[in-house]
Amino acid sequence: MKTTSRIFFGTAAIAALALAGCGRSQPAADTASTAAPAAEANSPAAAKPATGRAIAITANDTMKFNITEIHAKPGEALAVTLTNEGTVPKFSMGHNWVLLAEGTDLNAFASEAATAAATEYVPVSFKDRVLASTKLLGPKESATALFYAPTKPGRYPFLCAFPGHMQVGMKGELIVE
Ligand SMILES: [Cu+2]
Repeated sequence: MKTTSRIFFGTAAIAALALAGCGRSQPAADTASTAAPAAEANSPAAAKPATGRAIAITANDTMKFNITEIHAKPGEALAVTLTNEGTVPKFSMGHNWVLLAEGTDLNAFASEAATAAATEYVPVSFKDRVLASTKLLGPKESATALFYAPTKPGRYPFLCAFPGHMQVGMKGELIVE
């Protein structure tokens, strides 16, 4: 399938700032004189990096991610690639990878997600809480989410939004430290 991954980012207004602020060697001083505040940790990153540290995650018909913890530096560019290694058709066993803002109510998200088939189970009502996501994958498909880790240290939940999957453990955390 050629469908482009839908990444539910917010406005692009602060894209340039996010790009400017991602390097670890960046001086502490604020170098962007024109600027609005950089993206807060709980706001979706405004820009996607062109590339990032590759992190491979697999999912399969047992409804588990092979990785449940990802560690990252604040603002680090990441390229999370989810591969669905299962064989069960997408309509009954699709998987995606959705990173959410710190403190998001996962049960509330899952409850909304269950009726959000039209948006690949990523509910529009939680759009502002989605920091990065892949499209929904059928068997043997893979997709990559390119994003900057939040700049604020913390634990950011990720999950598969397909109905029922988070509840049986298809979730983990991005730990920014
Ligand atoms: Cu799943």
